Amino acid sequence: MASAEARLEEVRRELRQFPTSVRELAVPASVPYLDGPPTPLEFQRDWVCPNRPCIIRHALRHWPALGKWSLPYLRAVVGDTEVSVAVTPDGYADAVRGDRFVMPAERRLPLGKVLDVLEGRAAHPGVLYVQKQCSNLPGELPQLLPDLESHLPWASEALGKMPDAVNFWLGEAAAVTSLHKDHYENLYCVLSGEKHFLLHPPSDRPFIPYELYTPATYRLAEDGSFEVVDEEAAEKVPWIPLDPLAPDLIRYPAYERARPLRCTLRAGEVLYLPALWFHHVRQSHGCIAVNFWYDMEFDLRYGYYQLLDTLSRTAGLG
Ligand SMILES: O=C(O)CCC(=O)C(=O)O
Repeated sequence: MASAEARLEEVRRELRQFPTSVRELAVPASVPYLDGPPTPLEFQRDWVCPNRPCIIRHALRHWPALGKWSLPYLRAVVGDTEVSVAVTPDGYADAVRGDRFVMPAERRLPLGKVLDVLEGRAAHPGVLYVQKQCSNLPGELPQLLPDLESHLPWASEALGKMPDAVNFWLGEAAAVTSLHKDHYENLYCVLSGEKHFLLHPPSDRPFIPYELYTPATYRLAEDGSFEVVDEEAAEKVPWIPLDPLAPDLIRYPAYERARPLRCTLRAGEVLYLPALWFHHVRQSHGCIAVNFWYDMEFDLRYGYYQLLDTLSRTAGLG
């Protein structure tokens, strides 16, 4: 009978093989484009059920926001409105820095001030990103709501629910969202500029390292310097330390076998980013976007992913 170590090694071998098998069976080589919004049936059948991303063109043509939204338009309509802004020294909010998981400093600023910085008319310490992910569009910028739909009807019908959150994103080119995943079916709409997504299917989990970090927050001092302040009595947070744009393959050699999908989302396009897909996001300077988060169904797929996650962790793969 094989020793426990030999059996564990066999589990590791299977886990390392698993992402390739799934890729061959079910992951496209690049993110496919659709020429218009799918019907609810098509969306559910061809994309949500197989947990497969796609980019949908011509789905926002009827939104006044498309064509209208620009930095001068935002200044005219909501320039005086205060919004919550994430501020970081290096553009990375919610990211591993050293041995900490560091969240951004939060500032309440009139959107016009953010626009001044984006347009180079004013300076502000650090990198600014309007990205509060708790329905900041209806919550903080309700004047913009007449410019778009409150949800994507074909998606809501397919998913049998309304979005949990409608988020507004506006930031500098230096603002980057580190690699992570969410339990949301994400419909991400670019209204102006471009977003660059790097994606991994959930099946790549054995190649993607997680470690536990003490949570902390940047504090922005009056003199413009940043300090990292630990959260009080908080539990450690599992997060991905790897930067997929410059992966440290000495430290995380398994990642060499991962095959990210990359895509650029342009104004008027909608990315369907399926639940549990890992994503890393960059943007053009002043890109304006809105996304809809629909809570995922916690079904068999979620159960399988949890099993893969537990196996990868306990087998010491990441
Ligand atoms: O646009 C971004 O910077 C990040 C988007 C994201 O992570 C999300 O929608 O879950």
